[in-house]
Amino acid sequence: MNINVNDFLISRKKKIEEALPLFISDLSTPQSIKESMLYSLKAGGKRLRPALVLALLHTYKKPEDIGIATACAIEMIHTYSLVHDDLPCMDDDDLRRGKPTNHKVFGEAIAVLAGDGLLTQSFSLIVDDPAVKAENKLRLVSELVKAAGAEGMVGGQVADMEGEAKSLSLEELQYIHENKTAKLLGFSILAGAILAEAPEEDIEKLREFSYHIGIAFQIRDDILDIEGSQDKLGKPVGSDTLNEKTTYPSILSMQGAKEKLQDHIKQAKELLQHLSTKTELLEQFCDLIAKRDH
Ligand code: GRG
Repeated sequence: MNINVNDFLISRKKKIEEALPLFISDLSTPQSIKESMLYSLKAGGKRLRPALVLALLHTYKKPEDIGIATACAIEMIHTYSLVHDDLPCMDDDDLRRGKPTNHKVFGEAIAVLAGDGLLTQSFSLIVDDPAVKAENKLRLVSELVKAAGAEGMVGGQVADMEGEAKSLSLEELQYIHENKTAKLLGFSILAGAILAEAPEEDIEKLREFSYHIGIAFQIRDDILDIEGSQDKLGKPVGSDTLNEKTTYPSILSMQGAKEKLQDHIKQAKELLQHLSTKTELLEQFCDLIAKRDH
């Protein structure tokens, strides 16, 4: 029977949220940092990245349990990036997902260290997972370093900071979002495929697929930011940095950004046609990313 992507997301989010604290609760570490790590891990979120790992295992008809630790590792890295992104030295945000940010509750020093703890711990989830073969662990770690490190998310964050308040070209904006957003999202897809031992040709197609999905996710994020900051008549409300920051709509116009989003979704779906397995669930993920409202 075909599974609906919304049902899939709800049930897998629950699984991930049950598993995540178990990887932290028993750590032998001061209570302050443990609480801080758990605070941000338990603060909600869509859990899209871990769900994508499990979606790939589902797609290749492999037991999803072999992906739980890797899925949680990715969510830990995503969480660390949000904790650090909210710090006074970066975006200086007071709220994240409607709750006080980590540094507002635990102080800056503990928030920095909680992020460091989450990042480092994530690698142990992968390498200590008895359900995964050694050669697959090595491949996962190697891909994860490229996706999350200086050649990936960290590099994208730096370029984003350095590009703030400047008018960026489309190429510069692409660099930022390919690295800051698309690579970790893409790693979730690749990780699921590696764990599922998908054919190599499929893995290369999925690498391209994940690029299109990642950029589409970011374009939708930019569109939502603008639509969320307009009243019912389309007039801006409470706008601050939104007007200054370069976004896909600011370069391409809202219509152009929506067309670019659809183009990436179309290319992503075309790539799915070349995989060796049925891909209904991944097609539904494409539509969900294109239409998401939060
Ligand atoms: C500090 C190294 C470092 C990196 C920070 C992820 C990030 C890089 C910054 C967050 C700011 C931001 C709005 C990024 C663009 C899109 C994005 C990654 C949004 C957040 O991801 P969601 O929508 O969040 O999956 P939830 O809350 O659902 O987990």
